Amino acid sequence: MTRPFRKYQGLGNDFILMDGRRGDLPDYGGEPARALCDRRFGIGADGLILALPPQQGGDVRMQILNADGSEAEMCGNGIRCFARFLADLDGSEVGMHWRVETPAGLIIPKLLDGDQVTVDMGEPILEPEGVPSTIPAGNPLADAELVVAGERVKVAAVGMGNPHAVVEVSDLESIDFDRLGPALEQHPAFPARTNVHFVVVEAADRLRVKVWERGAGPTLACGTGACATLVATHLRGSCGRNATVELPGGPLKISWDATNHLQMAGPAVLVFSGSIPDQQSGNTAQENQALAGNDKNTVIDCATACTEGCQRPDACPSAQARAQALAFLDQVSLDQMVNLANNSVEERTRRRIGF
Ligand code: ZDR
Repeated sequence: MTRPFRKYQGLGNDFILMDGRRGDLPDYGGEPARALCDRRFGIGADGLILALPPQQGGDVRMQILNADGSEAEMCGNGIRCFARFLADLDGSEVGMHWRVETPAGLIIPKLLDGDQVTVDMGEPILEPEGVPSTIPAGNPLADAELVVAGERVKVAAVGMGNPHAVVEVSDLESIDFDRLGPALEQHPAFPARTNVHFVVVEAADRLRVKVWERGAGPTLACGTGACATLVATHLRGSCGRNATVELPGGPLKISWDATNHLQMAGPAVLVFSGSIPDQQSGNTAQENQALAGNDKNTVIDCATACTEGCQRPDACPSAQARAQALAFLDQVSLDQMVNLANNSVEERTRRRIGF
C-alpha cells in the first residue's frame, strides 16, 4: 500500500503535507518524520505537516513535525502551505478560510489571489513562562544578555505559540551564524529549545532576518519568527507595527494590529506530489488508537485496525453497525426483504446495461 503526499514551499521553507482528515493516518512523530524529511534518503523537507480530524470545534487540526522528528506548536509558513494544500484538495476559492486547531490555539489562514495566503497568527506571548524562557520578565519585553558559545549576546524571548529568540545585529554577514544558531537553539534559557532570529533593522518598516529553526537548522524563512521579530524590534523602539520582513527566501508582510493580533501575508506554492510506501509510516492504526486513548471521534477501520481484538469495546463502530442492521431486520418482514433485494438487483442490472 502507498500513501499520497504533496510538497509545498513558502519562501523556500518546505513541507511535506498529508491528508489524514478521515483519521486514517498512522503516527509519524519521531523517526518516521525524520526519515521522510531527510534530503538524501527521504522526500526532503524542513517539516512534515498532517491534516487531522478536529477535536475542539475547529474545521481541521494541524500537526507539525520538524525535520528532526520533534513536534512544533505552530508554523507560520507551514500554515500557509496547509491552507493551499486543503484548497487544492477540495477545490476551494479565493476568500476561503479555515479555523485550524494547532497546539498554539485556533489559527485562521485565508486564501488570497495568486499564491498568497494571509493568516491571523494570534497574539504574541511576552511572559517568559509562556515562551518558555527563563529570561526575566521585562516591561513588557523579556530580554537579557546571555553567554552564547562564549559570546555575550542580547536576546529577546517572544512566543508565537512556539518559542523564539531574537537577536538584533548590525550586519548579518559578520555573525558566526553556524555556531551561535545551534548554541542559542539549545541554550538553557530556553528549556523547550528555541527558534533563533538574527535581525538587522533596515528601516522602521523593513527588517532583514536570518533564521536558525528549532529542529531543522538553517531555513530560508520562518513565519512565526517574522512575527516574533517584529514584536521584539517594535517593543525595543526600532521598528513600527507594520513591516516587510526580508528573509533569505523572500519577503513576508507582517503587521501587529490594534487587537494585539499579528497578521502575516505571503506565498504558498505546490512543488510536487507523489506517494510513499506505507512501511515508511509510523505506528499501526492499532498503536495509534491506543495512544489516542480510544478517542471516540477517531474513525476506525475495524477490518484493519481490530484484527487482534476490538480497539474500542465501549463504542465499537462495527457493533453499532450490526445493531442498526438488526434493528432494521426486526422492522421488516421476509416478503419486504425479498422485494427489496429483487428491486435492488433489478436496479443494478438496469444501470449496468444502460436502461
Ligand atoms: C519557522 C517555522 N517554519 C515557521 O514558519 O513559523 C516554524 C516551524 C516550527 C519550528 N521549527 C519550531 O517551532 O519548532
